[in-house]
Amino acid sequence: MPYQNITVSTEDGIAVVTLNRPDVLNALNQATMDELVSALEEFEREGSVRCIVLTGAGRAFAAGADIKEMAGASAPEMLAGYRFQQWERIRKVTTPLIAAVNGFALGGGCELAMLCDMIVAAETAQFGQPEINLGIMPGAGGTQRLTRAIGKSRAMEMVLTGRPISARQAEACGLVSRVVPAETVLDEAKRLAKEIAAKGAVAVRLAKEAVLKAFDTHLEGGLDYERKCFYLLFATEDRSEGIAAFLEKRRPAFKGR
Ligand code: DAK
Repeated sequence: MPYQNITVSTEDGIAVVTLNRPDVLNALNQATMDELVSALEEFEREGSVRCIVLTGAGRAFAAGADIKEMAGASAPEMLAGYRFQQWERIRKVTTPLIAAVNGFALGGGCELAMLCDMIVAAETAQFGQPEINLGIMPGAGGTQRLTRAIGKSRAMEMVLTGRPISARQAEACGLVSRVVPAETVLDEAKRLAKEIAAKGAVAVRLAKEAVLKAFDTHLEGGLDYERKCFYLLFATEDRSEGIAAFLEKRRPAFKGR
């Protein structure tokens, strides 16, 4: 499918989706969000992509929602279910998502990175929720996901001052899983994606679901969910293959079933 605002490539079971409006630091207008959602859902439908890397062209991952597009929006328009549904649809993607954050990840850009399952950051990356400077506040999960990721005090400071943090600060407080030289960020994310893509697909899917469950359930419910996923994997061929391969001292050949 031809896209105007993103580019998409696939190789060896991984996909790279690049937000591609570098002139406006990949500001997330509705058209970009629409294309992003349809690309991700197409991968889910098609089934051969096992891990997805999301990145940005130029010097930003994304500098937030498109402020020009938001300028004339009314409160009822901003509340329109459709806008939130796009983010919900990304949240429901079962394939692991890795954000390769190459520069600014601000506002909706930071929220989009946090919606991914892992964040690999360039040394030059910056993360922030500057909405307060526009007289608004985060609206796509920033107050919730940032707080869960880095704790109340740090999240409160970022959200109330709008000041960004560096990649190193983001790493120190657990927002990103690793920081790498800027020129290698995409390669590192792709390497990570390939490593994940080589695992048993059913196990990866259930493990992702179980980790995410930790965000929206109490411990007992989460443990119960984990246990059910764990038992379920004993019904897969990949489980037999993985354990046989270990015992036979060879690499497993997972089939995703
Ligand atoms: N929107 C539109 N254009 C943007 C933009 C943005 N968010 N960020 C940058 N640009 C444009 C600039 O206007 C400029 O365009 P021209 O003037 O050249 O035409 C170009 O990108 C380059 O930017 P700068 O000239 O400003 O570059 P600098 O290096 O000087 O500064 C910067 C980089 C990132 C510090 C600065 O551009 C900046 O502060 N940008 C705005 C960051 C920001 O405030 N982001 C938060 C936006 S509010 C929702 C979901 C999500 C959201 C809302 C609702 N629903 C589900 C309903 C999210 C809201 C937000 O993200």
